[in-house]
Amino acid sequence: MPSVRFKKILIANRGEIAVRIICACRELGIETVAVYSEADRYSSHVRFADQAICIGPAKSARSYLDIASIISAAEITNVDAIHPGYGFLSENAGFAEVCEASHLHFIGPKPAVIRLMGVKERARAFMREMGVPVLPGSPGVLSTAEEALELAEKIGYPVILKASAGGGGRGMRVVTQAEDLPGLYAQAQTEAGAAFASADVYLEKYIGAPRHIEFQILADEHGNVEILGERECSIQRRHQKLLEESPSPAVTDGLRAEISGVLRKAIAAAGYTNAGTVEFLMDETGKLYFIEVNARVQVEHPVTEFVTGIDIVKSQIRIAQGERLPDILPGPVELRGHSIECRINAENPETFVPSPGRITGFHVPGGIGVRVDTWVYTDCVIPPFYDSLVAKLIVHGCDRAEAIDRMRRALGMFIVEGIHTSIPLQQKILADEDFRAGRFDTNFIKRFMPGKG
Ligand code: MV4
Repeated sequence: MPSVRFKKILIANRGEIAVRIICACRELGIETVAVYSEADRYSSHVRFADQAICIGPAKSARSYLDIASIISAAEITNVDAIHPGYGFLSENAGFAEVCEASHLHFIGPKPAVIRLMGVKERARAFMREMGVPVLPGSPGVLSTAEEALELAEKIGYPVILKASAGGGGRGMRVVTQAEDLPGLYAQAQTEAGAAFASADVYLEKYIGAPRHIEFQILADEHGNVEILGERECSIQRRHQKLLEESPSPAVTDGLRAEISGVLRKAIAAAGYTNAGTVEFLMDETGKLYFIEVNARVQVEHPVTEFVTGIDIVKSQIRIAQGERLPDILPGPVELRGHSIECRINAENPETFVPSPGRITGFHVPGGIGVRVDTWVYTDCVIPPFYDSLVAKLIVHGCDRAEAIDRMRRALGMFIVEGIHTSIPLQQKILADEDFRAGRFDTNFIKRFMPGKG
């Protein structure tokens, strides 16, 4: 039995994820409140929600990131909970605290846990103590360049300096030799201090050609934890993922079981609740090393939904209502078949320059094993202020080969007119011999398009 039942939820987001959360609420019989900026007045999430409130001008800082406006909208509409989606305020511990102080359920982990995971070297130290494999590195934040030099000498070059408050690739410096270290250390500190609230920097052994693999977690408020397999996210450019799949072609059943076992204990010990992702890098020998935790639902969650049959967004809401995982899940977690997602972005497929504007023609593919999550429609206008995600095309097949064939035919039936999209690039990736053989790492796009990676 849930300890509370939400009657109404406010969605503090826009685009396809706002629509995705509305879908989950509809199926659960929960009313929805959309918030929108002046640029999103005609957006689908505004149309499909039961109520909608304008929270400010186009600029995110004055709308989707404006905590006071969002809390006001929640109070005016008398909602029980707020779903933050991904990006924007989703990993802002301060926002989660304000929600709690305003007697609103924040659909995500507790503020203290969001904060722990946001301090990257603390999350790393915690995972290491729990027996999760991490790369050799500094035990915590570096105090001096001398300390960094001594450690790097011990670990061996190359090493990487990372901002404690960073993540997603910002504030990192690769050091290949001792003489470059003092300068790069100063640069990393300056950049971290300017971009984030903290100038703290830590150090790790650098892996030059890793695969990026992440494990999906669900955890309830009663100590139950489930691991929903992994996603392969190596096909990316400048930290923007283009294509994701589950399972990873590089993860064996044995490795998955081993990592799932240690993660289950670590996540329970951390008091982590709701949905989350644990990111790993895989080295050339096939070993996985923890790098960070993403305390939110992710863009690529549908590939996990396809292979597990579990609705991750509905699970998030039910967990926040105090329900127990054994009551939410249909049975033991099993992975079936193979799923691939392509992020259809409004951008030039060769230059990656954003391509906002009016969509003059729009047709989505369907048929067996095909899912489209989108917020656009014919004659809608993609505003230039936010990310360029137009739609996600997700397919499921009985194995990887069928999923690839299905994705190629579905991409061929996806029509978006009036703007440029990433579809031609994704068709090239799916035709590539190395991709089809599962032979790739995070440098794939670079090798694929020399000079543009
Ligand atoms: C690394 C790495 C190599 N060695 N850490 C980039 C995003 C952030 N989450 C971590 N990142 C990296 N950390 C060590 N010790 C290489 C990257 C990296 C990367 C990671 C995942 C996906 C794409 C990437 C692209 C460039 C660098």
